[in-house]
This record gives sequence, C-alpha cells and structure tokens, in this order.
Amino acid sequence: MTNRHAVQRIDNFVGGQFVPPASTAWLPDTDPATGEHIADVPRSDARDVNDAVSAAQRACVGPWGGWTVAERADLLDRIATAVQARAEDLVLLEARDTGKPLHTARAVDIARTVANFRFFAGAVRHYSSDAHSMPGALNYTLRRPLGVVALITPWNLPAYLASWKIAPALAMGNAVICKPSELTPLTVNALAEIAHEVGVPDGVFNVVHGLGHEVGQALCEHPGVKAISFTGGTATGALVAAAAAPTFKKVSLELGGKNPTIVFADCDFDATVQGVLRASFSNQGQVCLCGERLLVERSLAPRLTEALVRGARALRIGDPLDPDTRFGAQVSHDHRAKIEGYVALARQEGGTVECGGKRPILVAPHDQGAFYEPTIISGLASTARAATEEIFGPVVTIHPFDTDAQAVTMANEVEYGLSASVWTSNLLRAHRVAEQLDVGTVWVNTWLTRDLRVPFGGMKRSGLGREGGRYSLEFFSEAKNVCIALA
Ligand code: TXE
Repeated sequence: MTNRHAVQRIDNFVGGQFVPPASTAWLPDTDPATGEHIADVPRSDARDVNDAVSAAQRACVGPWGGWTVAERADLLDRIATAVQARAEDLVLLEARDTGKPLHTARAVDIARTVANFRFFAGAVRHYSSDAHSMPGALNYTLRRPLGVVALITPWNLPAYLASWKIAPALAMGNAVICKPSELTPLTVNALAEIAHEVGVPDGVFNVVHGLGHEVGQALCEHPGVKAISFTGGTATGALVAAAAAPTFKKVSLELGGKNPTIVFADCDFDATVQGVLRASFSNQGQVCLCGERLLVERSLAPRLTEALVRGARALRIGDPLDPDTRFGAQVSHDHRAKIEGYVALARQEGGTVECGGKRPILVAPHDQGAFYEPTIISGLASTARAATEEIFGPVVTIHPFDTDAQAVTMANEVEYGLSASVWTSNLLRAHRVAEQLDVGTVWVNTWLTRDLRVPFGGMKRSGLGREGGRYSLEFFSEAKNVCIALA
C-alpha cells in the first residue's frame, strides 16, 4: 500500500522533552479506514517508565508543589483554550487514528476534550472539603495530591478519555504519566505538545507510549506510582488491579459493558428509534456505554425492529474524512475480526441477522479498511453468548419481554453493570425500573446525556470506583482528617 501522507514519528514526552524510547524500537500505527501506515510509535519499556516516574517525582517536589488552586485552574483553562485553537488539527488526527468520522471526532471527541479541561478548572475552583463538628471537637479534612499517577486509556475515545483523567489529576496537583493505547497515540501526543506550549512545568505531564503488557504493566508495578486510573477491557482491568495490589495503589477501573436498552410499548416511538440508533451505533458501537442488548416489550418488537433496520441501513458508511460520513471504520482489522467472530457465533446460536452482518463494499482505498455494517440480530436467547458478552462493535441483539419484572431480570442477567437506557412515557415505571437495575448509570428517554458532575462508573464486572466532578477530585487526592479538641 502506498502512503498518501508521510509517516509521522512520535516520541515519548518525559520531563518536558520529547525523547525516543530506550529500546529505540517502534510500533507501526495504521489508519484503520485504509490500512495505511501513518505513524511510528515508541515501543517503550520499564526503563522509560522509570525515567518518567523520576521526572514526575522531581516535579512534585519542585515549584509545582507550591502552585495554588487558582494557578492550577488557570493552567487547565489555558490547555482548554489551546486545544480549542488546534481543534481541527486534533479532529483530523483522531479520525485518522481511530477510523471514526470527522463529524464524530469534532462533535464528540475534541469538543469533550475541551469541555473536560474547562469543567475541571471550574470544579477545582469551587471544590471544598468536609468539616465535621462533634461535641467537644471539630474535624476538618485536608486534601493533598497523591504524587505521581498513571493514566492508562483505550482506543475508542483517545483524547476524550485521557483528558477526563488528566484534568482532575492536574487540578489536584499531581504529576501524570499517560499511557495511551498503542493503537491510537496521536492525540495524546498532541496534548503533550499543547501542555508544553501553555507552560505545564517540566515533569508534570509525561507520556510513555507502548504496549499494555510492557509499559502499562510497568506503570502498575512501579512503587513510585501512587494511583492508576484505567479505562479499558474487563480482562485487562483484572491484570491492572493484580499488578497494582502489592504496592497498595489507589485504583479506578472503568471497564466493559453489555448495556441493556429497555423499550416499553408506551414509549414515544419516533424519539425512541432515534435514541436507540444512537445508543447502538455511535462511534461504530465502540463506546463502553453503547446498548448492545435491546430488550423490547413484545407487542412493539416487530415495528421497532423494522424501524431500526431502516435507520441502520440509512447510516452513511464510508470514508471517515468525508464530512457527510456518519459511520466509519472499526478501530483495527483485529477488532473487526473479533466482531465477525461474534456474528458467526450468533448465527450458530440460532440468531437471525436482520441487517448488516457483513463488510460493506467500498472503493479503494477504503476497500482495505476495517469497516463493518451496522448489524441487528433477532431470535437469540437472552442468555446466548453473543447476547451477554461484550462485542464492542455495531452489533445489537433484540429480545422481547412481556412484563416489567421480566425486563428487569433480563437486564440484570449479564455479568456487567455499567449503564442502561429505559424508554417509556410512564414516569412511575421509569423510576421503578431505574431503581431495580444493577448498573452505575440509568438514562430515561435519552442516552449519553452527560453532566460532568455526576458519579460515573460501573457495578459488577464493569469496574471499581466512580469518576466525574468531586468523585474524580477525591480519587486524585489523599484525605487527611484533623481533629481539634474544643475544650
Ligand atoms: O483493550 P485493553 P483492548 C473492551 C472491548 C475490547 C476489549 C479489548 O471489549 O474488545 O476491551 O480491547 C493497556 N497492564 N474495551 O485489548 O487491552 C492498553 O495498552 C496495563 C472496553 O484494546 O483493555 C491500553 O492502553 N495496561 C473499553 C489500555 O490498557 C494494559 C475500551 C486498554 O486496552 C495491559 C476499549 C496490562 N497488562 C476496549 N494490557 C471501555 N470500557 O471503554 C493492556 N493495557
């Protein structure tokens, strides 16, 4: 394959400098929409992690340790402004690295990256810690930074999820080491450039690129790292927790999901169809919050299935860099193979493919891309593997139910517990069902509406801990209670 663009070589960012990895080895980064080799990424190892931890530790005891809350908040605002100024550049990097449409990268990824920095600038300015008064004594809680924290992030929303961790960690005065996914390193590299430009002190913001079991593992094991904030797959989350345990790190784990979308016959039909299509196929189904498991009141199932099939077929699939494209490539050819494996499994398990279930026919160079059509499958038992295991792609299975109680049971019968959406015009039913679902977030008549203050995280195998607003600020700080006798 000939390259339409020069291959970019990126470096690690350690102690305020862009540096090659100790190994001098590089990993190829490809554009999944064309298969082109677009960048070389450092294949770093424990030596680079050691250097980054040392640089971050030096930064923590340097002038950064004396920065006031107001100074740190202003710094986050400057990063937000600089990201905004380079937004189109980052939109293009994100679209090429992930295969997502420019439209999504602009409206979701980079818009939210700016919002994350702005939000945490405001949040930390207004943050206050607790005081507890008791007879004869007063307690107050001081919050101090943890020190060096590692932020390990996945490929589906690279800048969005990294900034969701970087912003609160810096807000509370920590030094960060980012480990972006080796599949999508380009926007976190751009964030390092931006951090440097706007005056983040050397060593406060570091990026070490490389493979999870090499760099990620070394960060989890390093005694100098005080906390790990991880977003990624559930199996990897278990490895992270195990590697971090011997050194008693704080760990926040945002993991996978198999989120139910629960549609009752009394829903607002047209709004529900639009909402379910978004929940099913946004970002090519590669959002941990996507609803892969569609539970529908039996009387509505045929009509809803027909409308969703029509909507899925109308999604414009193709070149992510075409401004009209609404459905791009999967993140990699390997990931598409995983999705194809699950659709084959669904067929074996007795499912009927209502639409999709195959690669689209596209012209060069996108005929080499990791594209897969939005897919809807009916007729599977709700306990089938394809209906209960996370696929993380544009594949939705439909399951009819007869009663509210049955809907709740089916929603809860998976091992994940990240989110759910409920579609009904009966408010009492919405409250009742929401209360009974074993998930961290319930949306009613909406999906992915995000107030950045609310607790965000999962139950069961979807993770540990909550992020967002004060939950993030608390995670990235150590509480110390001071108790003063008043008599
Ligand atoms: O993610 P990984 P993968 C799910 C989805 C997907 C599956 C695997 O089902 O198919 O996970 O995807 C780093 N120690 N999600 O393999 O491996 C890795 O380098 C420390 C859900 O791409 O979890 C990357 O930076 N770190 C999800 C990050 O972990 C390690 C988003 C995530 O990669 C490591 C993505 C190790 N041993 C996938 N191994 C969500 N919840 O949003 C890997 N990493």
